[in-house]
Amino acid sequence: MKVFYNDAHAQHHGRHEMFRGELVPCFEIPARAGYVLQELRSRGFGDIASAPPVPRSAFERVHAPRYLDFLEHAWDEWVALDPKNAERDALPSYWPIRTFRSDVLPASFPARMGLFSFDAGSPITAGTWKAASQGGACAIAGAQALAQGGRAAFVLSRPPGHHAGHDFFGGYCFINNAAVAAQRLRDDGLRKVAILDIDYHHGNGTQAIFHERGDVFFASVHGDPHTEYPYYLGYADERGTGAGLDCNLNLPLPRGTDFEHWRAAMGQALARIRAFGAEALVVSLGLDTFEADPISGFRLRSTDYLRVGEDLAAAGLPTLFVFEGGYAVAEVGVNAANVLEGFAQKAG
Ligand code: Q9C
Ligand code: ZN
Repeated sequence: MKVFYNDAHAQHHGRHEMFRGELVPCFEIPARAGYVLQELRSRGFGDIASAPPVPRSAFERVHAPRYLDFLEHAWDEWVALDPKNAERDALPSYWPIRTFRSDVLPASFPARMGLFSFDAGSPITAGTWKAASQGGACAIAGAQALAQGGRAAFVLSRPPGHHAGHDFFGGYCFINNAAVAAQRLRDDGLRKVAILDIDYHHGNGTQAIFHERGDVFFASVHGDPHTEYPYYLGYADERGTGAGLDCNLNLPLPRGTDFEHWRAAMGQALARIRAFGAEALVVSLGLDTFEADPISGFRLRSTDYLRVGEDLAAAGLPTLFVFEGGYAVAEVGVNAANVLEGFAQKAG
């Protein structure tokens, strides 16, 4: 299996995120990708390469130009506010919630931080644009590997992407890698593409990007947003709108769900993806469904991930895996590699 490794990922290294009124160390750290890379190498797994940079137009297929402009220059603007800011991460403090305007682009940098984000847990650092844009380039390379007839590929990148929307960041995500890849598969001529999101958290950004579209099916198995982040999207009654009606499937599960019940939900999602007639599958591969994940509540064990890979291979579609969450850092490599190994063994 081809692996596209984002060799710029470590340039995004947030120090702190806001959590319940205090700044706590980030959960989404460079070591996560390091453990996955190390595990793939030690199993002799895959053909690991970096990806060539892509023009920004590749991201403009799913992201707003004014959002990309903001993201590209955010760090420089942050430091321009006060040279001492170079020593701390940029986090938003203001948001244009209902009744405020979002059509006007404020000159104030902190005001634009809030316009383009939905939480205070996703710091922007000196290398965030470099890391996130190179991650997007890996997603493009992964999509091209599939469009050229590959059975499967893995985008090994961070920061993750599935919470990032058309014009906002949040949930540790800036560029929506899965959305960029799905869109590239469409642009390369595939008629119908499905995205299956198995991160613990609902992929609100991906869902929103494709909500009105009938050519990209979005399915997600995740913690019930009544109690779990991102709280404001991911409910079972969100079915898509317009041409996208019934091209969106949310399967929220209660905190504490075990593998047996989780696997049945993933099976339901795969059955709908088959009925949709998808020609390729993009998997938003979060490993924060693991029993020891520090910020999540499902109960999957390391060996369960082999079965996850097998079930995905049995769907029989060209498959692009995109690395998303997973914060039990020491185990995330084994868990990710188990999915890919289960897939490769079953796919033959
Ligand atoms: N202190 C992904 O898994 N914060 N994002 C939850 C933790 C947000 C997770 C509270 C979690 C975002 C890609
Ligand atoms: Zn997650």
